[in-house]
Amino acid sequence: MKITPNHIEAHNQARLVQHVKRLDFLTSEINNADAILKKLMDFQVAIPSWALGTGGTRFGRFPGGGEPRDLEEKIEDVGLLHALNCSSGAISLHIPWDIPKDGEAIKQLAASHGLRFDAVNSNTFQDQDNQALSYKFGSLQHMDKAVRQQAVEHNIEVIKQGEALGSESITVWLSDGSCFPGQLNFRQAFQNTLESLREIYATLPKHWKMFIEYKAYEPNFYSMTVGDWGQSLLYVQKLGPQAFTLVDLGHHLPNANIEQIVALLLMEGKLGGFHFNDSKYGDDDLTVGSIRPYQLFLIFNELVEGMDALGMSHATDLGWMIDASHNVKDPLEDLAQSVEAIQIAYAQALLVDRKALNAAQMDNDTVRCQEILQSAFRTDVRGLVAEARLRLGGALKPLGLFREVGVRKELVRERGSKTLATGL
Ligand code: PSV
Ligand code: MN
Repeated sequence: MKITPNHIEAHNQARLVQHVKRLDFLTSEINNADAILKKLMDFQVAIPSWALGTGGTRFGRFPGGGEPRDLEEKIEDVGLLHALNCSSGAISLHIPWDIPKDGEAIKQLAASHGLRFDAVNSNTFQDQDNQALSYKFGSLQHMDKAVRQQAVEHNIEVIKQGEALGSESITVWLSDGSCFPGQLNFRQAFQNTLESLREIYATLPKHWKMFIEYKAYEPNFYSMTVGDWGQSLLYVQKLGPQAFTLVDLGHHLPNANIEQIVALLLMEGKLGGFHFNDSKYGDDDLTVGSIRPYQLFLIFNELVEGMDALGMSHATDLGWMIDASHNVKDPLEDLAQSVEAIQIAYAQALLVDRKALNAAQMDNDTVRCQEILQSAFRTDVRGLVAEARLRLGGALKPLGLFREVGVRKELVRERGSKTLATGL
């Protein structure tokens, strides 16, 4: 299945008049539209290979049909999405859910869709069929040096696989921790984990980054060995300049002030990137922006302010990745919504009148501070996001075109209705 320039052209033509009207109004209201457009056009979000199949819960999984059966088809799916929105030009792989048999061929296939490889993810939270030792009681933290060694070697192998694909970062997420008080000596677990991470870090290519992702709970419910941003920061500070903290929005305890965490990690030069998603209760992995769009905006507000203060490139200096998937939506539609939600929050953050906000902060004018932030948040920037897509050759309404062309129907016809993508 391919989205052709003809599909895009016909779709856009039918919507152009309405789009131009909307855009004209918007650009008359704001004064930095061109600069925002340019930034939006440069901004790409990586798609997780494990979100292209219908997600499940531990109670069941309801595949919708036409799911990618192998890595090639996953790349094809991200290619479809990217053809529609021109903003998801990267894919993040999870090994061994994805095993590139021929790195060069996979790299070429991705390039043919305009895709590059973002962070590769290791997996020591599941046992694989051919694995000698079990991760039931942890991996990099394990009491048994041999288990730690096995997990270290897996991570080193993932880095090698990533290098062959042109990836430049590895994300390490550990499910290590304990389920019951007394099960674990916390200091010992930390030291073991640090020693293991050091062995992995030592093999990083010079231009690579290592992201350490934290999570408050699940699958361990009493303690997690990388349980919050403080613990992640301890590891990355001890590891060295190539190590950074990765923030997955769903990995916090309820009501955590994620935007403040982001601001401080950035200030310390230790923010590596994101796994975007949304949640109501825990690590729900819901579509980005579907539950708390204001929080997402506030995070981008800190990002724009903090990155500008440090002279960082919005487009390339952090890892922008999605980590969302669930069981009721078409995965590609879900991802299209997530990418757009991220772009909207980013565009709104670019609208914030920084000078006025700074002055209001200096005056302790709390009311004005709120007005400034909320006037940016309440601006309907969808016309700008659509214009950025249009200029890049994408569809004015990616979801609309996805349905008009019948992408899923075609994928089911090509692949069958009972296919199952690898992942959780
Ligand atoms: C863990 O919940 C996580 O957020 C990590 O990023 C894993 O790699 C991914 O989800 C697995 O689905
Ligand atoms: Mn994650």
